[in-house]
Parts: sequence; C-alpha cells; structure tokens
Amino acid sequence: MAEIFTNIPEIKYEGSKSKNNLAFKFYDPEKVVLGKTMKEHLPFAMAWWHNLCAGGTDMFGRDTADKSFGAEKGTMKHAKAKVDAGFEFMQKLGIEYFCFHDVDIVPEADDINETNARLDEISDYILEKMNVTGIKCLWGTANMFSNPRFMNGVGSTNSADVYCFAAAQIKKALDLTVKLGGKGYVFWGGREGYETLLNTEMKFEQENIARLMKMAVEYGRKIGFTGDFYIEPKPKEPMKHQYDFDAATAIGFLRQYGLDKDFKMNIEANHATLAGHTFQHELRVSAINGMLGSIDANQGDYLLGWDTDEFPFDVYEATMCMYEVIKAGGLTGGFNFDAKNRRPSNTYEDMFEAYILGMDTFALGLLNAAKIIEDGRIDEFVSEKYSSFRNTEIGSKILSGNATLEELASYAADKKNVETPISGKQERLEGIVNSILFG
Ligand code: XLS
Ligand code: CA
Ligand code: CA
Repeated sequence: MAEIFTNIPEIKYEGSKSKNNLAFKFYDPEKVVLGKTMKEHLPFAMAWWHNLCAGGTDMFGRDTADKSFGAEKGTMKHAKAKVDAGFEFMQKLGIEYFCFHDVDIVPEADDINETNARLDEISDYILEKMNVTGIKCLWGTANMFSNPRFMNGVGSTNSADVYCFAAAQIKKALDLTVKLGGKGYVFWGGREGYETLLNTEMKFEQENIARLMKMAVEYGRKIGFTGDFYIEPKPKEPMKHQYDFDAATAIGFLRQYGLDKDFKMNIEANHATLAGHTFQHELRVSAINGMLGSIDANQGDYLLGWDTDEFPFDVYEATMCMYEVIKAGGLTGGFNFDAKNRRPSNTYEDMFEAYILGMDTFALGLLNAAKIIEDGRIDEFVSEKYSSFRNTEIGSKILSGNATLEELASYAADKKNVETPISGKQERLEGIVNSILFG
C-alpha cells in the first residue's frame, strides 16, 4: 500500500523551543505527570467524519480540501482509501484511537441490506489494520441525522417505519462497535427535538427515545458490549430545541427512564458553550453524578452562535478541562478530536498541524492542571470555604441528614445573629491560577 501523506514524517516531541511545524511542542507521550504518562492521561482519538470525509463544504460553497485519497468518491475503493489514510495519519501522530459513524466508513446504499454488506466488508479491513497497528476504537455510533428519513426525529419520529430503520441502524452500528472492540457507543440526538410545540407531543417523543435506548442497551449487552453507552448533550443545531440540552437535562432523562446504570456523558466543549455553560461546568455536572465518560475535544467561537468544531487552542479552557478530568480520576473513554480544519486550511499538512495543535493544547492543559493541583491553594481555599459544615457540631449534624428544621431554628434563635460568611475570594483565586500558569 502506497504512502498517502508523503510529505509528512512521523510527528515527534521536540520541546517548546522547537520551530518545527511538524513536531509536538508540549505533547511528550512518555512524560510522567502525577504518576501517569501523558499518553495514559490523554487517550486521543481521531474523528473519522471530519478528518477523512469532510472537505470544507459549507452552506455557501463546496469542498476546498481534497479527501479523495486517490480514489473515486462514493465507491468502496474510496472507503478503503480512507481507511489507509486514517491509519497512516494516526500512526504518524501516535494517536491510538478512532471514532466513527456507520456512514463515515462506507457510502450509504438505497437498500439497508447493501449498506450492511458494505459495512461488513469495510470493518474486516479496518480490523486487519487495527491488528497490525495496535490502534483501537474509542466509540462507534450511527449517523441518524443526515438521511431525509430522520427529518421528524429518530426515536422521536412520528413514523413507526422510520423508528424501525433507526433500530436497524443502531443494531448494525452496535455490531460494528463490538466487532471493533469499541469502548463506547454514542447517541447524539441532533434530530431529537422540535421546532414548534404546535406539532409536537413532547412526552410521547421522549418516552419513545427512551424505549429505543433501552432496546439498544438490551441488544448491546446480549452481544457482549461491556462498554458505556453515551449521550452527547447539545442544546440546538440542527434542531431549534434538542431534548439532550445539556448534561443535567440528559442525566435527568436517563434517571427518569432507568437508563443511568448503562449510560454516561460524552461532553463536547463546543456543545457546552452553545448551552450557555462553560466546558468545565458540563464536566463537573457529569463527574459529580458519576457519569463523566468521554470528551469531544474541540472548541467553539464565542462570537458565533453555532457549532464551529474548531481544534482546541484555548489553553485556559483545556486546563480547566484537565483539572476536572484529573479530579474525577480520569475518563473511562478518551479525547476525541471532533474538530475540523477551517475551510481555507485545505492541505494535508493542515490536517496534521490541526492535530498537533489540539494535542499540544491538551498536553499544556494537563501540565497546568497538575500544577494547580500540586500547588494546593485552590483546593485548600475551597475546603476552608465549606469548613463550617465539616468542623462544627451543628454543621456535621446537618451533613449527617439527621437534623430537623426545628432544631436548626432553635440553634439560630440561640445565636441571635449570624456573621457574614467568609469572602469568596474569586479575584485572588483567579490571580493564583494566572501566577501558576504564567509565573
Ligand atoms: C454533532 C456531534 C456529532 C456527534 C456524533 O454536533 O458533535 O458529530 O459527536 O454523532
Ligand atoms: Ca461531537
Ligand atoms: Ca459539534
């Protein structure tokens, strides 16, 4: 098999002083941080769809980047060329995982049986490459948003036939995920929502989504899928209002329908900010509910109200992300670069530089987060802030869950007045973080 990215060498760590555009400046896979190597902290994944399929088409113009990889698009030859390109790409960057949708890896046929036959063929080929390279599958999913049949939703559709086609697609995507040893299976509900309540039975739709997920869990467990199912929250786009608005909403939904034992969150940075939250907020909500599974590592643009899927370069955001991940004890999933080159960045070299940027940004985030944790001042302050509950008799009583309202009222009455609680010290803490990061 001929090399595809002929002008790109294997990408190595050269240190922060390096001016080599095709080298890591901060991602040093074997460097040990807080007792684990960077590679262990940061299981990076390549997103098949952006990296191997998307050529820059937007609502106003066609592809700027050539992703044919020497084969005619829409053919199985092209599907295989993408596999070749993808594995060469991951190997050159030292990326150990990939994520895929069913229709990223083969062209979809009109007949679902033909699509499935193509999926069998390509997954054999992918498996061969996995065995040779040691590269693994992070998660699989079914694309249930591009085909016009899903215009009224997937689990939330009004059509029982469409619902069955969705079930068939999920079944096959689960088969593939198990065949490729994927650690997770993602549900992203881009079409699960509504434009107007004038034509929508919200309760009916949500119950039907839950039924579909339940069937997916039952089937997955039956065929030996031991990994996590993920919901990937997103508030809007393409729908005006998506049911999996944010982590808190999705977790509430999972609990309501008894799905919380099998599911975790796949948190995407850009979706968090679209929901009006920070990336860190979504990670914290997931973590405190025991549902931090995996991360779609990208970045939005605060000036734009849509999902720009940029490669992450915001070191501060990556630092706060890694702070949450370390505190949560790591991810069961990984860091999938669900990100695309900007449309004018249309060369093979740009594809590599984008991943170098993303990997270096998260490496910096890891190094910084470790410094904040080792410094200890932030933790110390937070612990002090709540100390009145932990270090006093009345506080401990409240925490034990055995206090009554009357008891607390009589405590207050005895005290007569209460001191103002200690300052939140936000500016001091922000200054501490700055001095740790840049000092
Ligand atoms: C779209 C989502 C999608 C999921 C997988 O906004 O990010 O790409 O990650 O279906
Ligand atoms: Ca995503
Ligand atoms: Ca996105």
